[in-house]
Amino acid sequence: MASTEGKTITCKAAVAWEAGKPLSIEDVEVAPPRAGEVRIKILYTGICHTDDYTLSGKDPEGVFPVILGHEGGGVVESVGEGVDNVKVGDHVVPLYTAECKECKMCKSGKTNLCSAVRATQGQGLMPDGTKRFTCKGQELHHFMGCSTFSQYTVVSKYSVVAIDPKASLEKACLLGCGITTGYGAATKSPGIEGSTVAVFGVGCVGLSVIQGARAKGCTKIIAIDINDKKKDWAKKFGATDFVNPTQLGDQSVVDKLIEMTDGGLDFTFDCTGNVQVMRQALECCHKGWGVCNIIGVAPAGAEIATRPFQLVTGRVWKGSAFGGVKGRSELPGLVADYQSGKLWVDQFVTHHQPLDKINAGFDDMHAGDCIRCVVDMGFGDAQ
Ligand code: NAD
Ligand code: AHE
Ligand code: ZN
Repeated sequence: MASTEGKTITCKAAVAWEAGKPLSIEDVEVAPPRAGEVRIKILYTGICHTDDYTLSGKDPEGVFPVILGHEGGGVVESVGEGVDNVKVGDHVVPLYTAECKECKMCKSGKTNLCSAVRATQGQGLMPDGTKRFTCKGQELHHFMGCSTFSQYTVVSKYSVVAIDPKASLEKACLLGCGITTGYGAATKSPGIEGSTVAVFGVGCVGLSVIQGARAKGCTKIIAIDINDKKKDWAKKFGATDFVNPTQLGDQSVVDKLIEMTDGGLDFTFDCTGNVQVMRQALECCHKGWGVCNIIGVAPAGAEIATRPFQLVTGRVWKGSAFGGVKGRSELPGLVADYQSGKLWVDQFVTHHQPLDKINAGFDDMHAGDCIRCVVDMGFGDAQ
C-alpha cells in the first residue's frame, strides 16, 4: 500500500456535532502530524462513561463539534519531527493523562498530572492551538488529547505510549482509561494493604478498584450499587460483601457500612460521579484515618458538601485521575501484568460494536448490564 506519511488521510469517524445528539458516522480528513505529534491508526476503542458525560453536555470543558473517545488501541502510522518515544508500526495506547517527564508536575514525584499539554487539551486543541480534523469543510475539536472514535487520530508525543505488540489491542485499549483508573487508585493508595474498603458504583472503574483491593489483600471489600445485577460482578472480581442502598429500609447506607465495619472503612472510593454518593463515601470512613478517593466525574455546577466536623475528626477527602498512573512510565507494566494473568482485562468486555453502530454501544452502556463495549474500528485483525 502507498505510504500515507505526510499526506492528509480521509477516513471514517464518529462525529459529535452537538451535545445531546447521537454520533454521526462521517468521512473526515485527518491532517499529518506536526512537530512533536503522532498520527495513530485506531483499531479498537472502548466507550467510557466519560464519553457519554461529555456528549450529554454536562462537561464544563465540552466543546462541539468534536471527535470523542479516549480508550483506544492502535498502531503508529506516522510521526512528526522530534518524536523519539514512538515510531511507525509501534502498537500504542493514547493517554488522556499525558506525561512529558519534564514539567514541574511530572518532576514533583507527587502526581501523575502533567501540565505540558493540559491547557490546550481542555480546549479541544492540539498543543500548538490548532486542530487536525476537518469534516464537510468544518474543523472538529479533539477530545481529551485522544479522539479515538476516529480511524486515524493525531496526538501529542506526550500523550501516547508503546506497548508490547503481542498484547491484544482489542483488550489492551481498555487500559487507556477505566481499568487503569480503578486499579491504580486502589493499588497506589498508601497503606491499603490488608485494610477494609468500600467501592461505590460497580462499573468498569469500580470493578477495577475491587480488583486492585483484592490484589492488595484487603480483608473486607464492600461493593455498593443500586443495580442488583452488579452483585455477581462484584463478587467475581473480589468483593466480600454487596450492599444495595435501595434495599435498606429506614437505615442509611452510611449507617449500614459503619455497622458492618466496626466504626467505618479504612478506604472508600466513589465510582459513580454522584455528589450525594461522594458524601456517603466520605461519611462512612473510619474516624481518625479513613480516606475517601473521588474518582467519579460530576456534572457542571455540581458540588460536594459535608459537615467540616467530618474532616476535623480525621477523615480525608481526596481524588485521583487515571488512577494516579503515569502512562508512559507505567502502562507497559500493566500490560505485562495483563499478559501474565495478574491483571484481568478480558473479563470486562461484555459488548462489541462496529464503528458504524457506535451509538448502539452507548445504548448498551445505558442498559445496565454492560461493563465495557469495545468498538471495532473496521480494520479487522490487520495490525
Ligand atoms: P458505569 O456507569 O459503568 O458505572 C457506574 C455504576 O454506579 C453503575 O453500576 C451504577 O449502577 C452505579 N450507581 C449509580 N448511582 C449509584 C448510587 N447512587 N449508589 C451506588 N451506585 C450507583 O461507569 P464507569 O465507566 O465505571 O465510570 C464511573 C465514573 O468514573 C464515571 O463518573 C466516570 O465518568 C468516572 N471516571 C473517572 C475517571 C478518572 O480518572 N477520575 C476515569 C474513568 C471514569
Ligand atoms: N472536564 C471535566 C472533568 C472531567 C474529568 O474529571 N476527567 C477525568 C478523567 S475521566 C476519564 O474517563 C480527569 O482525568 N480529570 C483530570 C484532568 O486533568 O482532566 C471538568 O469538570 O471540567
Ligand atoms: Zn474514561
